[in-house]
Amino acid sequence: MLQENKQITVTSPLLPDLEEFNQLLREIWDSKWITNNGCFHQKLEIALADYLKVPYISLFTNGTLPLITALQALRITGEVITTPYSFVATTHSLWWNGIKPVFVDIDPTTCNLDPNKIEAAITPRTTAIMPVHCYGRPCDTERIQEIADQYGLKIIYDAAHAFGVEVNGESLLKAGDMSTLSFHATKVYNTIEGGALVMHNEQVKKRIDYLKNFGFAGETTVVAPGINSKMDEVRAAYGMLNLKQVDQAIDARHQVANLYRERLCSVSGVRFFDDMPNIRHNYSYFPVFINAEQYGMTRDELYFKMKERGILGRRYFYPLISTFSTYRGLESSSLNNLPCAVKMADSVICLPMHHGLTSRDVERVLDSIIK
Ligand code: T4K
Repeated sequence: MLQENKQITVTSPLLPDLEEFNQLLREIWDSKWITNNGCFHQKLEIALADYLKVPYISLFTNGTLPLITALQALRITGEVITTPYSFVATTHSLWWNGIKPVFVDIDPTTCNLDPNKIEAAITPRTTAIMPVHCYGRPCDTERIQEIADQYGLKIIYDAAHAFGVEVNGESLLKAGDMSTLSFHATKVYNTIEGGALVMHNEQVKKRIDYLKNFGFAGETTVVAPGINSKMDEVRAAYGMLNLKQVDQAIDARHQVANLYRERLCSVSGVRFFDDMPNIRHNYSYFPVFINAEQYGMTRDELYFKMKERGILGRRYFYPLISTFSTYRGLESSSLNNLPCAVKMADSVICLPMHHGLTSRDVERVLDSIIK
């Protein structure tokens, strides 16, 4: 395909060097130990805890099961306050635990749960808050913690987008009671499919490790109705290799973000986020928000125009989770309750953002918006 006709996708996976991966596969083949807390699984947990600057981490087979498992581990029941502006997995994890999601509106400057609106949604059945660090941009963790402390609620952060994000040099993943990560192919750091739970102490890690292995605490003892969400050795080995190059990938993403910002700042009707002070961002997504009146075209018109030119941005997160059939009957799903989320979902396009974009690719993306 001609370079100029090549499709530019919203993301592209960071892949380890194939030769190096083959060497690790050879080791796995020789050992004949391919899953169940193998050598690479153990190594990757240590390496990730170190890289992410967190005390304890437990690997999972994707980013959805840690959400479901964290809710089980903390025995969350009743109602949980959450955001409608996320990937469906966030809310589905509540549903799979028989918990009623209560949607609260977002703050338009961050796209994250608006802390000022949380208290009004708390009822005697509320047991926890499940915020999302959307696009890897940190929630107001201090304010959310204050509210949780005052009302005796737990906090589970869906940090699927927040790999490596730091606030004042500290891992964002330390906030709340637990944080979950996704290592899906489309994420900044991937293990093909994969994920993790980050916790603060050894006892909790032990319990999570039981829960992700059917509840087994030893050969013949089952302490809980656990599930199987263990990461296998092949993906753990792949993850070890990708960890070596993730910083370089984040730097490359940063450069793409800078190029986008340089040109888009003069385009009327296109809003984007700047970096936040004292944050190490991971540039996992580059959302832009289209004001149709000022820009002269609706978000969808632009989205399809870009598509015709081979620029495959994505409307993450449209439609809102609260509009899906399972959730639309909930009282909190009323559009009047979620004006900012509705506005953001109706105006967003995530531009292509990954480590492999060339300056020519970026130019083509920008031309499709500007020209
Ligand atoms: N919480 C949040 C906040 C999340 O965003 C997610 C997942 C989760 C929880 C759950 O984590 P996981 O259980 O998934 O680990 C994608 C991902 O499947 C999903 O992981 C992600 N969020 C969500 C935001 O996006 P799709 O349906 O948009 O992906 P897809 O297949 O259309 O891929 C998008 C583009 O990426 C393609 O056009 C090209 C590129 N791509 C994709 C894949 C899979 C590749 O180049 N190679 C690939 O192998 O959902």
